[in-house]
Parts: sequence; C-alpha cells; structure tokens
Amino acid sequence: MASNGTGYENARAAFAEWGVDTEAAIDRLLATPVSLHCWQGDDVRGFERRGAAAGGGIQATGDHPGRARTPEELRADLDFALSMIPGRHRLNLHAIYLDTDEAPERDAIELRHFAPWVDWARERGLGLDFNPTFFGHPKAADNLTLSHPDPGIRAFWIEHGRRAREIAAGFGAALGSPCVNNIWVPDGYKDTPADRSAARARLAAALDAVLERPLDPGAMLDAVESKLFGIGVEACTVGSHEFYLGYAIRRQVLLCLDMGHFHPTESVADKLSAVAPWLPGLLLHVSRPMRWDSDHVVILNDEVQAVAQELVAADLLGQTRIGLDFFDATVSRTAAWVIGTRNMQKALLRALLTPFGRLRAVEEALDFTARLVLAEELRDLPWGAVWAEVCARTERPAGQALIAGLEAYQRSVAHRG
Ligand code: RNT
Ligand code: ZN
Repeated sequence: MASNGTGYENARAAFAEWGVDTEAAIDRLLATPVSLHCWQGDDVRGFERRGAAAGGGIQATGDHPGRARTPEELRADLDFALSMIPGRHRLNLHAIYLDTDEAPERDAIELRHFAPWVDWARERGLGLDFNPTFFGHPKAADNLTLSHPDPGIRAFWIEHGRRAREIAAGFGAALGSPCVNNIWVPDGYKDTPADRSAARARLAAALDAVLERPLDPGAMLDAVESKLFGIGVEACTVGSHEFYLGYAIRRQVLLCLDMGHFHPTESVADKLSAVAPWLPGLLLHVSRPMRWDSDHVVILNDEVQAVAQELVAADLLGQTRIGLDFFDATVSRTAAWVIGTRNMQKALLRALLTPFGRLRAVEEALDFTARLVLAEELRDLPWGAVWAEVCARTERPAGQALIAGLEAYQRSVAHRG
C-alpha cells in the first residue's frame, strides 16, 4: 500500500485527538460513488445525427479544443478522467448519447442502442445512470414537452420517457447495480402564463403515464428534477420545486436537487434533512451556479462543503445518489471532470472527518459559543494530508503530478479541434 508517510501519520494522530478515525473516513469515502455526467465531455451535444445544441435553457459556453466527437472519444476521455479520480464511480448517460449505426427517433430508443456503453461499464466495474433527453429536439422547440397542450407531442415524449426507464432497468440488470433514471423537462413559459395549473396538471398526468409500469427497484430507480427558472422560461417552470416535492412524495420516487436550480440565497444543504424523511431517496446534481444556473465546474466552495456536511451529519449518504451536473467548454473538458469530481470527494472527506458527536453535544447544551469555536478550529485540522493519503493509496496523482497529467492528456486531444 503506497502511503504519503509521516504527513498522514501526523494527520491521523491529530484527528484521533478529536475522536475521529481517519481510516474509517477513507474507507467510507472510497465506498461512495459519484456519478460522472457524460455531458461535460462534449458540451451536451450527444451522438444523434441531428447535431443538436442543448436548448431548453441550458447552455455550454466556450470552444476549448478537444471536444469528444464520437462515443469512442468520449469513452477514452472518461477512462482518462477516471484514472485521475480515487475510488470506483458511475457514469451518468443521457439518451442522446446512444452508440449505434441506426438513427432511432427518441420514441424508438432501445437498450441495444446503448450496448457499447454497457460493455464498457461492465469491463470497468462501473455502474450506469440514465436520463431521458427532453431537449435539443424539434418537438421541444416550444420549451414544452410532457406538459405540451398538444396530446400528440405529449404522447411522443411519454413514449421517450417510458423507453428511458426500460433502458435504465436494462442497465441495472446487466451491471447488477440499480440505475437511477432522472427526469428533467425544460417545460415552462417565457412570459406570465394564463393557466399554470393546466400545465401542471398535464405534466403530472404525463409523468404518471411515464412511470406507469412498475420496474424492479433492484434494477432501476426513478428520480424527478425540479428547477426555478431557465433562459427562455423566466416566468414559469412547470416542474418547480414545490411541484416535484409533492409529486415525488406521492409517487415515492427519488427527488433530484440540483444546486443550480434554486434562488441563489437558498441552501440546498438545508433542504436535505427537510425532504429526506418523506422520500425513498435523493439524487443530487452537484453544480456551481454563478448568478444563474450556469453549471460552472464544481470547486471546493462553501455550498458544496455544506451539502457534504449535511449528507454525513444527517446520515443521508446511504439514501443519496451523488451526481454531478456542470458543463464548461472554456477549459479542458477532462480536467473539468477530474477537478469537479475530486472536489466533491474532498468535500465528503472533510465531512467524514468531522467530529459531529462533539458538535451535537455542545449544541444540545445550547453552548453556541463552543459550537462556533469548535467549528472554526476544526477547519485547521490537516485534512489535506488525509486526501494525499487517499490519492497515494489509490495511485492517483495530486498537486504538480496531477497538473502535468491533465495537461498531457489535453495536449493529446487538442487536435480534435
Ligand atoms: C438542466 C438540468 C439537467 C441537465 C442535464 C443535462 O437545468 O440541470 O439536469 O443539466 O439533464
Ligand atoms: Zn441538473
């Protein structure tokens, strides 16, 4: 077992003084998969023949060289990214990332159109997650899909959603790990709608139709993702937080909380313990909104650390799937994956190294001074040495070696244009 030596031994002793077992924290971290989103690798374009841009109010900006143009290039980029990230993870695919010579319409996709992804995941011992794609399509041009007033358009998208669930169940059965199938629709109105409730009733009925067929929870889990607003749907998002919180509780499906989908002063961390008791599980889209749902690369900021702290403090890791959702085309796409994922892991590690027992005890005693002092002193503990140990044990680079590795790979893909 590689080790970073005395740095880690000193850190281990420092945490032990606070009653924290660094070995247990490392084990828990390495047992916690993060679902890497395929769409950071190609700016949410996918491999349909139509060559769509994302649409639906989501947007990757920038033209950094090296965008993956084929499934093979995307898998090579993911292999590289995963080789820079400690632990074993998952890949989160969108339906537009099919890998087939056929060109099935969205309402005709099948598991076989994704077979190379299943083989790739199986060979690497990775789990797969999935998402129907309700954007970047002529039938989504009005920013209305499952809630469209035209029953024909609704039926098209319902069929797409149904097929996505079957594909997810196929992934889960093939890989022996339940695949989360997350539903996000861009539906909304740019200007004040006259009848919000009709749109919401249509969305609820369409979702019911999509979810109608019971599928084995050992193979797939349903999730629904809310949003506050998007570009082009500023006045009303049909699938708002309140809508989906109620819907997910009624249907007992996972609720997806995307960190970019709330007002900037709202805390997703605070929501976790409030919604979890009523739900069978949670899905996170860890992201970094800047002024709006801009999907910047995840950094180790206060919001991400607060989410990780809550996952650990409220003992929610077991019922939460951690996914990432960012797409930045102004930087190396592979570096973005690596840095964003490692930052989520660093946040989890810091949380796992927190002596919550002591914090809780002083809080229960209403000693808020001690809580403040403790929380601030804990920031100085040498968690960086524990992270270095995680990297050493899993043979992943850190610091200058990481930078050199990321740069070398980016140079090797820059010719893609
Ligand atoms: C959009 C949602 C959604 C998408 C992905 C590509 O605002 O966050 O999760 O980012 O489905
Ligand atoms: Zn999201």
